[in-house]
Order: sequence, then structure tokens, then C-alpha cells
Amino acid sequence: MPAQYKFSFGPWNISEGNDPFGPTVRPTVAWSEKLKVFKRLGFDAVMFHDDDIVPQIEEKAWPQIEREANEMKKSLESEGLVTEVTAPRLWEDPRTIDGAFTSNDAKERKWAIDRAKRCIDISNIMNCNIVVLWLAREGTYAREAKRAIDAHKWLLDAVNAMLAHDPKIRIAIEPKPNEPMDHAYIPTIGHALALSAISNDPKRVGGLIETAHSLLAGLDPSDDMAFALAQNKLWSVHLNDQNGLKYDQDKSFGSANLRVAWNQVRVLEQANYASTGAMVAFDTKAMRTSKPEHATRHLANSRKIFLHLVDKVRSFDANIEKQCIANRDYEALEIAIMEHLMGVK
Ligand code: 3MF
Ligand code: MG
Repeated sequence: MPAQYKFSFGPWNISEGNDPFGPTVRPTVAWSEKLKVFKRLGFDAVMFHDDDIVPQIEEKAWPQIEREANEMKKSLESEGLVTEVTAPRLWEDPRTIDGAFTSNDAKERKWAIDRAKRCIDISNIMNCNIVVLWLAREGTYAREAKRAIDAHKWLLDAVNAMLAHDPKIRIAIEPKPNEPMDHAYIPTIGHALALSAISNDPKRVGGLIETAHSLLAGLDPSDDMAFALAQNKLWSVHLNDQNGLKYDQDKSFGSANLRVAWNQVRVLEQANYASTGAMVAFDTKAMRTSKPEHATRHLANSRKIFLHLVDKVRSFDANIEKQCIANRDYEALEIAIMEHLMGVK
């Protein structure tokens, strides 16, 4: 029996539908309501930003943060849920307008490292040893605005400071090539794992691949996953979809690029990903047109498509693959896969 996949999403994946050109179109769903959605939709875990766990975290002292994190942990337990990952939200504070770990201002860089350490402390309360770094504002709008060589050294300093803060914490870097920045300093998993390799404890620095982020970098998400898997460094995935090179869309998994989705599931199956203990997260967004009562369908649909693709991968005739490869007949391999996906023969 292959290991069962475990699924997660984050509180931000149930959202109000605002975009850069228009306001919210759905009422805010209280956390107590969101909490009930997880099990109902067949999910096992929650991914959190630090301030999803402790709102207005900057206004609170540690004893209160500790108390609120403990309460959150209890409410998860009462639902039979666990925390998949935590992440310091380093991109909303006014101090990080010019970047967090790579700000030109030393005080702001220190603030960012302190916030990341606090996120680790919160993560420990939540019984979670993976902290995700989405390096949102580590990059530039104007290439000359920062010294990139210094920026890379500062990123390394930040990662090392986090590793030193807690001997058990693991850091999963979530690369993204652009948005909100014009160019990000860690645009791909290659950059992330190179940073890992020069850190003080490479075994504790890995990656998280998001489908849309790989596509925005012009790369194939399944190959990005394979690169990390080959180094035992794929610690989570944010499955979603993306229609070409435009803004980050976070569409339902498989909804734009079915074959690309099939290949992601295939590579996870080949690696027996579920048995590594890592989970499948869907970082997807409801369409702005979705009515409030339909605003979690993208999560249920993504999970459904994922599980259908698991069946498709498992039911594909391995002999066809073997023969086509032996015969170097990749046209035959391709049509066999397409017919399998379409359910025609
Ligand atoms: C942005 C993202 C983020 C990260 C999240 C990590 C808001 O494109 O994908 O989602 O996944 O912040 O914790
Ligand atoms: Mg993401």
C-alpha cells in the first residue's frame, strides 16, 4: 500500500476576492469558520504565516504571543488538524518596503531576522519544524538600487541566523522569479539549493516548489520538483496553475495545464513523496466571480484533480512506457499518455 497523501492549505486561500483593480467582493470568513472547512474538504493540515497564528503580532509581547499560539494549537487539535509549515510574513510591514533580509538599511535587516526567529519560536509551539521563506521583497525594481552581491551575503546571513536560533528547525525556501518585485534574488529552486549548500547546515535548508512560480520562471514545475527530490530537499509543494507569463494567478491545480499537472503528480509518485512525510499544499485562489458559498471550491477541486491524476499515473501501463523508451519512439509514448489522460483509446 503506498503512503497516503496529506493535504494542506492556508487561511489566505479563502479570500475576499479583491485584486489590484477592485475591492473585496465577498465577506471576510472568520478563522473559526475557516477552521471547519479543512476536514470537511478532506484536508489534514494548515499552513500559516506567523501573523495568521498571532494577528497584529508586532503589537504584542512574547508572553501574549506564546499564549495565543498555544490557543491556536489547541483549536487545531480539537479539529484533528496539524500545522504543516509556518512562514514569517516579511513583506507587509512598512520596514520592509525596500526588502527584509536585503534591505539597504541595517536596522531593517535586523528587524527581519528577529521576526524570522520569532516565527521559529511560534512554529515550535505549533509542533512544526518547517519554516517557509517566500522571499517576497528580496529583489529590486531598479537594478541599481541595491548591490546584489551584498544582498546575497545578507540572505546567507539571515538563513544562518535562523539555523543558529534553533538546532531542529528546517527552512524551506519557496522561490519565485518576480511579483511583487521586478526581479527576485532567489528566482528558482537552483538558486535556493545553492544558498542551502553554502549555509552552515545544508541538511536543514531545502525547498518548496509552487507550480505557478516555476511557470513564471519559464521552467517545468515537475523538473523543478525532481531537482529538489534528487537531493531529498522537496519539503512541500504549492500546487496550483498558471496560464502563461502574466501576474501570479494561483488557479486551481491542473485547470490550465493538465499535462504539466500530470507530470508533477508523476514525479511525486516516482519519489514516493507521501512516504517522506511531506505534504501537498494547494496555494490556490477562488475566482473573483465566485459567490461566497462557492469560495472554497477551488480547494476541493484542486484536491480532486490531484487524486484523479494519482489514479491516472498509477493506472498508466508501465510496459508501454518501457517499450516506447526502448524503441526511442517518443511520439508513441506521447499519444499513449494523451489518450490515457483523455480517457479515450
Ligand atoms: C506568493 C505565495 C505566498 C507563499 C506564502 C508562504 C501568499 O506567490 O505563494 O502565498 O506561498 O506566503 O507561506
Ligand atoms: Mg505559495
